[in-house]
Amino acid sequence: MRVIILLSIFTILLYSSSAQEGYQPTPENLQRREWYQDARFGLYIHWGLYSIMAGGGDQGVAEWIMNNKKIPIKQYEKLAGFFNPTGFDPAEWVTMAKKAGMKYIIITSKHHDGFAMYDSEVSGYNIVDQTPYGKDIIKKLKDECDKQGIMLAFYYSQLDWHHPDYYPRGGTGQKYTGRPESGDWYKYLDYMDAQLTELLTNYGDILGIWFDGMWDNRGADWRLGKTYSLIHKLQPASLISSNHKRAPFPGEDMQKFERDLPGENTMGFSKGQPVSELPLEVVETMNGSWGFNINDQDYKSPKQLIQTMVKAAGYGANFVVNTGPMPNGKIQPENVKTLMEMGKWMEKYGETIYETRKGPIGPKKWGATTKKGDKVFVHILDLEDENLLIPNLPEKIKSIKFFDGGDNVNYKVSDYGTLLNIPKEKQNDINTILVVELTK
Ligand code: FHN
Repeated sequence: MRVIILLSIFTILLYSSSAQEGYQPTPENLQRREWYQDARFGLYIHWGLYSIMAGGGDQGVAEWIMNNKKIPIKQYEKLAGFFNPTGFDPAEWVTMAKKAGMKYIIITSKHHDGFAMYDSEVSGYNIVDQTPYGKDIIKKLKDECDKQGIMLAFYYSQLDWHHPDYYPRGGTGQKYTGRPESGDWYKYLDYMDAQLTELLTNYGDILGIWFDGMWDNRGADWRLGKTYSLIHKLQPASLISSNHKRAPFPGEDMQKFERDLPGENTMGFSKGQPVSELPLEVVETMNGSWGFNINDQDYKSPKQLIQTMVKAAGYGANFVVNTGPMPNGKIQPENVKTLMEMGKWMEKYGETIYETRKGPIGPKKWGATTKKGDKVFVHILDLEDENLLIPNLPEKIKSIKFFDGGDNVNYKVSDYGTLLNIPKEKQNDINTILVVELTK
């Protein structure tokens, strides 16, 4: 037990000592953090060669198919020859995201399979050089994002099942890949930095780099200090996040939570992950898969997703919903439908989410609170009867009104809390929102 604790401490020290020590975010970066928190709602896109395999019939596999089905590099590479998403229309994607009420998009520039979805000069293993499609979809998407005024961030997998120098290997991408059991780890990191340089110099202003995959090789020297300084030098405003599932390391500008609210661990990904003071983000799938999976019909309802978003906002976290485009470049109709429902909700109630920060009462079983200026929004997601006792607010209440219709809410402040009366006919199936005005 002691040895395990010591090893974990050593690993954390190893990581953090090689991160960007003494990092002081620039004014542009701090401004971007505010913009990012105001945005509150984004779209994740997991798209790559794996979409052709459509999950191979297994639940939850999708972008992991190469590893889970032990497909050697030589065979997997053949997928590139079939990748021809003639139905890809960036305008359609961006319009969809905007209609959903989303303010930014994150797309996989390279996932664990190592395939660059953009025109990479430092690797021939990319969409332009290897596929019949032959075009840089990241460039097309970025141009459209700029046109429609939505920000774009790049997901970048540090883990690589294709690059020969990703050695020593971590927990995945083992012998089945057919790579020689040797390699130069630092050469791999140089390659990664070179790809990041491409991404941060060839595509204009980028919201940030969303890293993922360090967890594969926890003992390795990831040379984070060098990589993070490079990114902050190339684009000081760009935000860095990493899905390493630990407390943020120096140089990171935000913290990510995968398929769980901050501080929770129902999925088993966030064990012991502390919640930091940095901007937070919760990322969630619409079914159980990130990449396109034809056999995963376990869709979350718009209500479920909206309620999770509301709770996330109650923690002061952004909410990002994922879609895995199909191999033809279209978004699954089921996903479009859900996003449009979310968009309708955001159009009506977005004021209680966008530009808010976490409210004075942390999320509870019944719901959450958000705050903007002198207003506190009480979001009631789960109420069995007609009365709800909430902890007293830190300031004096001027008025409490129903967001829908604007009628006054009957309430009583006592030593035990504030009792709210919410008649059944005033309750909303997804979220009954109350607007509390506080006296200055
Ligand atoms: O392995 C990846 C997975 O494919 C997906 O990209 C998610 C997104 O947060 N992150 C990793 C698992 O933690």
